[in-house]
Amino acid sequence: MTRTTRRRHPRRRARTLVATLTATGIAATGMLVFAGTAHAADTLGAAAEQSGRYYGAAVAQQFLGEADYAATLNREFNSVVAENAMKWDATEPSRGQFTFQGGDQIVDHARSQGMEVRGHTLVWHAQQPSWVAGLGGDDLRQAMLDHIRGVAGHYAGQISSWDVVNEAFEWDGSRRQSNLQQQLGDGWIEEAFRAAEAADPQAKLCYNDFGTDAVNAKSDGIYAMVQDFLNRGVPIDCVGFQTHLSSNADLSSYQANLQRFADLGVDVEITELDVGGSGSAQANVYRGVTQACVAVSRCTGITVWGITDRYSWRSDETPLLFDGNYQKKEAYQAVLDVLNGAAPRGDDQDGDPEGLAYSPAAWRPSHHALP
Ligand code: 9MR
Repeated sequence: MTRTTRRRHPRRRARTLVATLTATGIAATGMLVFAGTAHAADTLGAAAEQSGRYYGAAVAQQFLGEADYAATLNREFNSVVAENAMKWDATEPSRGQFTFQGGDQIVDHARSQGMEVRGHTLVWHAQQPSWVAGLGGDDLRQAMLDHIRGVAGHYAGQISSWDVVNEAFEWDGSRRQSNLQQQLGDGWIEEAFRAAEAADPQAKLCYNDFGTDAVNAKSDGIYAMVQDFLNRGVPIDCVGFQTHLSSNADLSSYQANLQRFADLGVDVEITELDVGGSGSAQANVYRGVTQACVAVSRCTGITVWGITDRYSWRSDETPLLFDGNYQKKEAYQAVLDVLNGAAPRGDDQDGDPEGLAYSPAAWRPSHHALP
């Protein structure tokens, strides 16, 4: 294992600078509050920020005009991700013809609120536009690289971390036999990360998947890929753990799994959290996931996969923190309490003092020139 291949991003440097200045009292702007001295914050984003983390939500732009939807988003969250609007089918419906309306609407909203934006997702076997299905070999490779260049290039400088590749592994830890895998071979994931790096050098680059909620065969396969990438200098900065769960989820190795990836030298992010169920059973799972994240210094934040049960992809399972009428559920309070009790993110002992380094203020898109 080597750590020397890890990249240092402009964004990480900016955050480290904020931490250094704040810690020495030179720029005590109040952006960072130490848990021991903080009073409890009463929103998810503010509570997460106290320990140097974000708390985000997946957003569907068609609901931004709904007063309760926007009010809840703006009050509670300091990060957003597009639930569908930045996917391949949404952004390149015809080859070479890019449309960014939905994604731009979400980014504009986030900018107006000082939220950071995660990018989801550049390459995925699902939600590909129909024209991709017929492509083979080098034609598909070219289409993938052009797509990454088009989308990551359009949003360059405005995305905190991109899910470059989504869901490329099977339960047994082997590669999913998607059109990408079959046509392009094992190298396609690496090629996608290199293209994303070229298109947006500022964004952190994540591999994102589900079913990785434990030390298991699938997370083993992903772990081996990340280790290989780091050893060979392939750009990768983070792993996203989607964390679509039920109330009977077994979280016994959830934290250990996050930690082993962090120990490799990548950040870890909870990217699509939702938990089917209700009441204290649901709250307990949300609590457990949140406790695991705040116990891992390189767990930089949590995104829930939607705001209200009303618009969830699993609506009938009521998996989110706000019910269909935007009322806080028991799980909300469980999450808030854990976030409020979290210690600041510490140094991960690798000589890179990223602990305490997060502040949305250091990463407001307004700090970056628009492309
Ligand atoms: O929540 C998304 C839903 O609106 C879409 O119809 C669906 C299409 O496949 O994708 C959902 O989001 C998925 C995400 O992009 C990747 N991880 C699994 C999510 C739930 O299916």
